[in-house]
Amino acid sequence: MTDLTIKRLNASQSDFDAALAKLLAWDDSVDHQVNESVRHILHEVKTRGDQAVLEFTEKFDRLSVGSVAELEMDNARLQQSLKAIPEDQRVALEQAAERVRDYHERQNQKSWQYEDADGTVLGQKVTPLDRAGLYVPGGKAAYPSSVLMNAIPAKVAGVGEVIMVVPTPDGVVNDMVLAAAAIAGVDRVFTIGGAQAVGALAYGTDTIPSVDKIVGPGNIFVATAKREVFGVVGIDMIAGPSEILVISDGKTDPDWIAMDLFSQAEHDEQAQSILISPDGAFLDAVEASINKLLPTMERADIIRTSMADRAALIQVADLKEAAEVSNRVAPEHLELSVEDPEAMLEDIRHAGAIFMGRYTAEALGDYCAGPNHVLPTSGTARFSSPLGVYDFQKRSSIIGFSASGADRMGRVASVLARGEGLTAHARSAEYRIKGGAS
Ligand code: HSO
Ligand code: ZN
Repeated sequence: MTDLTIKRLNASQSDFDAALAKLLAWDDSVDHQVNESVRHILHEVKTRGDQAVLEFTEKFDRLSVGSVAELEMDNARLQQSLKAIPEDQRVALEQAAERVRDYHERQNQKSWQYEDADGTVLGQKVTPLDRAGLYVPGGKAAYPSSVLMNAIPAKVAGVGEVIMVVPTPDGVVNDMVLAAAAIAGVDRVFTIGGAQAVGALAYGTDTIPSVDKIVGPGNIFVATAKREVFGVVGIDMIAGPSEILVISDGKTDPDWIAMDLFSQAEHDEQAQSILISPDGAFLDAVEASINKLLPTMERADIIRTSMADRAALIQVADLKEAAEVSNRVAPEHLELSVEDPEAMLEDIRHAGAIFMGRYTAEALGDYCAGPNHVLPTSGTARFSSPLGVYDFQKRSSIIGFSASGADRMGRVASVLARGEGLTAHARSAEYRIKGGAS
């Protein structure tokens, strides 16, 4: 195998802005055919319900059953999965779940109210969603850890019912995924997938209840279907390929850094891994480690393609400049592999998750640190946040005027309403003003 040469950029080069923009661009175009076929599937599920779900499941997953009820996994089957997986896997899932739960419990929002001097009460009431749908991909892309990361915040938020869908092509069930569902407290599981599962969750069928929000990753059909049903239900983010950006002071073992870059590159061919350092010799050392370690990797092909296309080693003048470049990338995962990560934190403005110091491998965050691994990708960390309890709760405003409050603010409302030419609004407020109104 020929050595892999990783793209080199230098923040001082005159065309750095353009080179960085080119590095970050990726092909997210959805072809027309996918759109058409997803629309067709959604329409069929919406109008023909269970029957359409059965037909598409037979067509795409080669699974033929008499009714959608047969596609539901009962609780006994979920419990059985806990015994079907190796003991160490079950224990690790439980340990991870406990830490994820503990972290997310701290995100729980509280309702609040306050009272004006005149007795007017204002506040915010927090309510969990009644039902959430969790999409879990089938086959190779099925990550039990993602079941924990999506289902636990929903349960912590107090969601009434969490309904999971997971395709089982040819009837092949992933016991570790089911075990994760059992541990996370998922309420119901249907073995369906694709756009038809998204449609069933969004519109409901006789057997599958409609949900209020659909979360979880999926292939292009699932992502397109989620975009399409948005508005009928809520959705989480539409995730792009996984990304890691490491800032190093050049003093961490280059093998560690190479493996951290691999850890995201192995997710898929479009994943992105970037290393930024002021130390040029260190960039060379990491490149050497990459080439030394690559042949030892099970997913070497994926890593090679991903790194050849989308990886980069970026040299900067100092760590300050490293932080500036990182903010422009707004990476999903940012490792601060430096002596004093706390000191750098102040300069970091945009990142999904920040991993502090040489010992904090991003992989731990993927599984068991506690924070969520569903994070904003493709620069969306500029304006969005990790998945959390907040995504499964909503807020209602509380407004309660006392008689004197209605008098005082009624006058203000009346003036504004008349200014807008809305007489009913004005009179509705004026009726409650002391002395009344016409
Ligand atoms: N790094 C992925 C999550 C994951 N990693 C699941 C391993 N399993 C999300 O960015
Ligand atoms: Zn990962």
